[in-house]
Amino acid sequence: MIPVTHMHGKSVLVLGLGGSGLATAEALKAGGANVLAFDDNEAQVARAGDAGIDCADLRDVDFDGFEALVLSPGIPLTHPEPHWSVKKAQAAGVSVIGDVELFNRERLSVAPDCPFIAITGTNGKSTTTALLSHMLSVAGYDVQMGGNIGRAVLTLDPLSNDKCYVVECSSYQIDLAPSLKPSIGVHLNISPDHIDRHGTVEHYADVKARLVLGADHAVVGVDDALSAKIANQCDANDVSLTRVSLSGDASVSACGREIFNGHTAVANVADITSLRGAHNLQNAAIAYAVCHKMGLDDAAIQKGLKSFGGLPHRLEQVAERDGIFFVNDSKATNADAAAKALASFDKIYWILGGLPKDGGIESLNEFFPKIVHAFLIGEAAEAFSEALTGKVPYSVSKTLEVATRDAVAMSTARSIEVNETVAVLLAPACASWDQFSSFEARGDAFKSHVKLELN
Ligand code: UMA
Repeated sequence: MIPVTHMHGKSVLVLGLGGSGLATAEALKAGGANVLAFDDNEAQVARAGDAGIDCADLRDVDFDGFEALVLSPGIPLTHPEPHWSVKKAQAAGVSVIGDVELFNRERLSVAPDCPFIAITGTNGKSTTTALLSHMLSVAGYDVQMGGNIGRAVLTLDPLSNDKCYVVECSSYQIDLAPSLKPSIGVHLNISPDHIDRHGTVEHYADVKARLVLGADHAVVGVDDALSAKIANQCDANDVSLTRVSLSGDASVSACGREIFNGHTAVANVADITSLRGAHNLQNAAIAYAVCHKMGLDDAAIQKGLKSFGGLPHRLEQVAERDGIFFVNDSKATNADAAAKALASFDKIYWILGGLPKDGGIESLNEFFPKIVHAFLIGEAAEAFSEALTGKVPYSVSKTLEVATRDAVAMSTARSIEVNETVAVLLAPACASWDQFSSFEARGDAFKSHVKLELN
């Protein structure tokens, strides 16, 4: 745990006692703050009480005299409208911040020289966070990885200058971190997401931009217009910057499966199964740029890339049988993410469906010629069958178990051409909650069905 000592003796409100909120309350208390916390879920309040945290319904508390309200990232700051607690804090002149802001301030006060790499972007931020952490660990750093990737940042080991903190930041967390100042800020890309929480894609981009604008050095992927604009903002604000591009001239670029520093080929991701696909090439090129800035030589960088095992549920190779890959991309909960998976193979037995999202799968039309057969599951089956009719052969499998059984049987019965990559791919383009508790549970189920069918 990282005790938050810069709040010593101050009174601090904490709202939301989930994974990050309870850790925040404990870290503040350990640092000597007077903490008053609440959660609308009684069980979370009881859990915090057991951990020795004072709790009270913040609706009944006078906010005057409190130093800050620390909000969980899931609680709206601005959209669709500010949460009642935010309005109450603003009326009382109490600042509203999040756990990443506390981490940031504590680092500046306790260990300002330790590397703090903060990573954001719409897609690929968890993979890039895990990849960078792995590469830096392989190079000998004592890496502490946390943030949006799942481990609350204040649960990491105490700050010291001999550690290196690699922190994934969602737009929600950046919004709650007004003085965010990483030593290296990383921005990958932007596509419309979380508009319910940010109003417009432009506001969403402005929030993301703050992570790199505050950094000592910025690494920015410039392959979409909004991200290119963020890079230009870095230039305009004299932020030291590495531009990274897969499609144009940039300090770090990529072509085929090779990464270039200027015009020199410096790393290669061909044959690294955990880094399949164009999106992973961007993640790898960005990771190269960061590690290069950290002073790693090209051999150390290549070693780190090569030994990366990938993240579970993100293009995770579950098995390979006679040239057919069985791939779990359960994290592909929307069409945009599924597109990246579909782009990674030549012939696909595609398992999709679940709880549908706005926009459906119309945007995936360009990949339909690659689909040998689609297997539809969950609530989306009916809507998706309409989108596929006349374009792609499909079955309504209803459950993941049936879909996997049929996809394994169909794929293994056919011969495959040399030089083509064939996959049985779970890339649902849907949330999981109609049939599973989470995308992780859905991915785990797929893995066990595949293993069972192949045995
Ligand atoms: N709550 C209230 N009142 C409200 C709303 C919520 O009391 O009006 C309480 C809930 O009862 C709950 C808590 O607030 O107990 C929820 O907190 P939270 O949703 O912020 O979740 P945490 O468990 O603290 O997890 C957060 C991140 N969650 C979100 O941003 C929604 C996790 O990212 C992150 O891994 C974790 O902190 C550690 O840093 C998850 C996520 O979905 C993975 N992120 C989004 C994404 O990746 O798209 C942004």
